[in-house]
Amino acid sequence: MKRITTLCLLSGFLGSLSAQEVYISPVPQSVDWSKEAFNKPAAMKLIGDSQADTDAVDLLKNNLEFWKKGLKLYIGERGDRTIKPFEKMIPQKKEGYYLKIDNDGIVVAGNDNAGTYYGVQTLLQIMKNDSFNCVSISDYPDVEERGVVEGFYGNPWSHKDRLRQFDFYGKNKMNVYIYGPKDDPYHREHWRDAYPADMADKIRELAAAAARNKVSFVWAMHPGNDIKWTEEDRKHSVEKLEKMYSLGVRSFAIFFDDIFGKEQSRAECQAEYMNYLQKEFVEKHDDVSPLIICPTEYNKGWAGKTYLPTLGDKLDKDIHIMWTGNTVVDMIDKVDMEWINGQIDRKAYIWLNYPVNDFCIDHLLMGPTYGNEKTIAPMVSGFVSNPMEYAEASKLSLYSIADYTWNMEQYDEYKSWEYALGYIMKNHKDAFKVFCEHNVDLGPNGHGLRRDGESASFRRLSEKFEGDNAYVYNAGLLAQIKAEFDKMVSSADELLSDKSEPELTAEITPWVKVMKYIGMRGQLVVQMYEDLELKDEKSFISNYEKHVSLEREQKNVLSRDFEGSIKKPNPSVASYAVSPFIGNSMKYLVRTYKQNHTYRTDIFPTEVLESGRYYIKCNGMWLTNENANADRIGDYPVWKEEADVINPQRQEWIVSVEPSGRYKIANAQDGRFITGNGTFRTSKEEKYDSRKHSFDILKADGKYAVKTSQEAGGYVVVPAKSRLGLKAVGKLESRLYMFEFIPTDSVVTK
Ligand code: LOG
Repeated sequence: MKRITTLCLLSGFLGSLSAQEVYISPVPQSVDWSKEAFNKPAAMKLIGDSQADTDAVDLLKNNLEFWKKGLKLYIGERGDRTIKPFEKMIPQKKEGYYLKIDNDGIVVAGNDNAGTYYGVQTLLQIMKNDSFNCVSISDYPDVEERGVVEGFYGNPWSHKDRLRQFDFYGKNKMNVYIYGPKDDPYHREHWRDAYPADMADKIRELAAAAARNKVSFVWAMHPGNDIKWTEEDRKHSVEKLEKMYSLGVRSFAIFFDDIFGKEQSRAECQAEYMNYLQKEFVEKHDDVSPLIICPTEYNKGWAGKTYLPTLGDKLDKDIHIMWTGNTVVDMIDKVDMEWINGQIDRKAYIWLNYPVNDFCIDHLLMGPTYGNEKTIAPMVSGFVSNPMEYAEASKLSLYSIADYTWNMEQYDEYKSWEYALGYIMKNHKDAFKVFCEHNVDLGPNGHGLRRDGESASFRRLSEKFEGDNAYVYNAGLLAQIKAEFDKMVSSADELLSDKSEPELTAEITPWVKVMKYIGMRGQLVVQMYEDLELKDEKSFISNYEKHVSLEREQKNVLSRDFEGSIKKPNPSVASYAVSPFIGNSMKYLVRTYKQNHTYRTDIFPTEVLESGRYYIKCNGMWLTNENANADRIGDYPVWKEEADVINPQRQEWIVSVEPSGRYKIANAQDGRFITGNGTFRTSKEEKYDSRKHSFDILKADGKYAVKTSQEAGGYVVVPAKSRLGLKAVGKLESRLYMFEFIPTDSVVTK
């Protein structure tokens, strides 16, 4: 965790120490490292602890030893006698602090209690190192409320997960946690009911643990599915909130998300209800914070004309309004912020739907957290991230969210990610980095968010190999590709043997196993290229069979495979570049082998669809190229009820299998090919590019599903009203997507 800025001098040389700076996260607003080395004292004496924030003092005493004599450590907040001489140095900012470490003494001076606490956190980060230079720091957060909303569908975090999270938030200076797991019945489905005693005890414990870490524990209620706008339900609501109050909860949110179109989604009614709770509950206590609402129209894509301005106008001005951006899953920028703040007449409270993976549950999101604009701090009232149901794995991204919300302008997504890797998996950082690099993208998904950079080093090689000289044997390139697969296997082995981070390791193990399978399958693929080159049939067949069995084992790996688990995904790892490479290679290898050898070719599955000319039909309709002009650009193949007896070629499609095993689909009339966008292109207009324009064809029940390539998004081609559409579907479960491919020589068109 340290950055060496000056060459270390040989020890003993004139007694000089190495000059060192320590990386601090979240990155402080202003740090001034002096050239002078700090001599770690044999003993320290604490001054001011009776007046200073008790959480800060406890934290300090739990981590450092103090004696009656020694280097003085002054602690306190603005107004305390002990730190009077340093008061001018304290930034006049909420939760700000001044920290000085030099050979005359140490000062931790907070602008308020949380400030002192954060000063201690920074001090502890620095003191973990054996040697460093004297330093003075002036620091404060950019965003007032920073943290997490546990707001996903699926298995809620466990009690232990949450306790570990609060400790992590304290260390990383996040100050809010909103409790709102969709599948906690007492949050949503049975919101009126009180928690049973054992669960109530846990909530009480959570609220207290959060407070110790300077985290405000916000309990959210989701009444929107069935609340009636009646006096009775208002009373139920206040009663429930009072019950939560009695457990030690002091901050509350009300969620109205995902109830679109219901009577309960009316802005006037929600505003009236919220104002009632604010008056009859919040203001009846002197220690409850203003409410937070997650509105029904919580993103621009779903916003009509009147809902948001009505909330903005009617809702008590103290109430925060949550917002996910332009769409449900989106990164936030300045223009969006201007728009939403204008609508609601206050600063929106950001609910960032990242790294949540409840809508792409087979993927872990472990890449850098990038894309949020770095100038929006003054425009938000809060910024919370909705994480994955994998609490430990989520910390990778949350570390960066903490960094970003604390000091936006200096936020560096890649640096923050690098440090986060070492922070959460200290003993196996390199292996963990390999793992994370292969778990970046979300894959095709209903919300459209994709992430760049997955398997970057592999991709550079595979693109070369699959490029112009597609699949031609190239020993040098294949050796480099094999090295990438070796790295996947060895990193997986290292992570599987980890004993230092048991919670994180337990969560990611199914994914790590899948990475190992993919690595091993890749090693076999490379060997099969060699077998083919050497015409070693026996070895080829034996490697092929091993590959088939590894693939089967890989598909049997399940995550969250415990009784009562809401979701049990088969993990998807490296789906952007590595898995497609293996799939394409296998198709190529088998086809080429079959063309040149006869030994045991019976073991291969038959081709899904032979190259040839077909009519393509769906729901009785014919896929048709309406156009008579081959130069016309940018239009769509359309669906016609009738067979075209005048120009039958308009409904004839030349389907040809590519070396990748994917298919090119071109019209027999004018040769225009169908693209990964479901549109037509002429070769004049855009050169045919197999990676973007070819399709996977899958067969079930005598019909076929057509999917665009991974590069084109991996979408399923669907029959939209009058043309081809694209849809992101995880599993092919609908017959609606199934096409008939009817060989043209087998039918007489009428
Ligand atoms: C839900 C949320 C879910 C997320 C991502 C909000 C405000 N609500 O579409 O519970 O985790 O999307 O799937 C949501 O985002 N609805």
